[in-house]
Amino acid sequence: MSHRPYIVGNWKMNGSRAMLAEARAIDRAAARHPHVQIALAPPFPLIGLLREAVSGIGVGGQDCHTEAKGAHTGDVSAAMLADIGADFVILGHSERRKDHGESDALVRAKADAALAAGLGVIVCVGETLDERDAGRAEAVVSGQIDGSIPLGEAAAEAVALGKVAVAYEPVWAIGTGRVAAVEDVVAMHAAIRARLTEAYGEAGAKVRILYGGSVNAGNAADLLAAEGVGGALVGGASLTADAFLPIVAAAP
Ligand code: G2H
Repeated sequence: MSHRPYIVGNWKMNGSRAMLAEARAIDRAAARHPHVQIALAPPFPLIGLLREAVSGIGVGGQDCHTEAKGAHTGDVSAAMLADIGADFVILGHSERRKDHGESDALVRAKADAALAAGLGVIVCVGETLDERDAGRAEAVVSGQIDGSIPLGEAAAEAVALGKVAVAYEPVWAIGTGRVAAVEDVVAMHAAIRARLTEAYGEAGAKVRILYGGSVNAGNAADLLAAEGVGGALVGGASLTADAFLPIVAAAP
């Protein structure tokens, strides 16, 4: 298990071979922050190249299929990600839930497949603004946790090894510059922790809960110091070393 803060850059559908220079710069700086676990999740075409470009940070995908191989045009399996050197995969991001209609059950099936392939997982959850305004944020997120986290054969072992993480990303805070209030983050992380303990027992304490949504150099220190926040999933501010490294440096 690792209680190291986990700072993960989600490049989303951004990146190019030229941007590998940013990854190299982040990788070089990682040695100065040994107490932080750092990772980048680029788009599929860059995963193998990024893996070869770095040595001190993790590399992950942003999605995978539920099956290891077969007739699924355009899809990529967890086994393929593992084969090209990925360490983990982000699953159930709200952009995938929205753009591709991913359900909790599908996210869980993907998470189970990823763990079976030996990858770690970051399962994303988060409420919309309408749901928060209706006072349903905690119920929605708790339901997503109950429905999305891995429960297959490999889950208990992966949880014990610290290979399962959750990212709380309020949808209204993603890419908007609007950040959740620290007290709301703390409250939601506590609610998530309760669901994880329900699902995994004491081992649920080994699941790190990341915050995501417009994290940047200016707000990272407050968010990362908050009770129950085990790291950050960073989108826009992960695209350059100059933007990302101050977030890493802010990790307690
Ligand atoms: C939330 C986050 C990364 P951003 O989606 O997953 O993106 O930091 O751009 O809000």
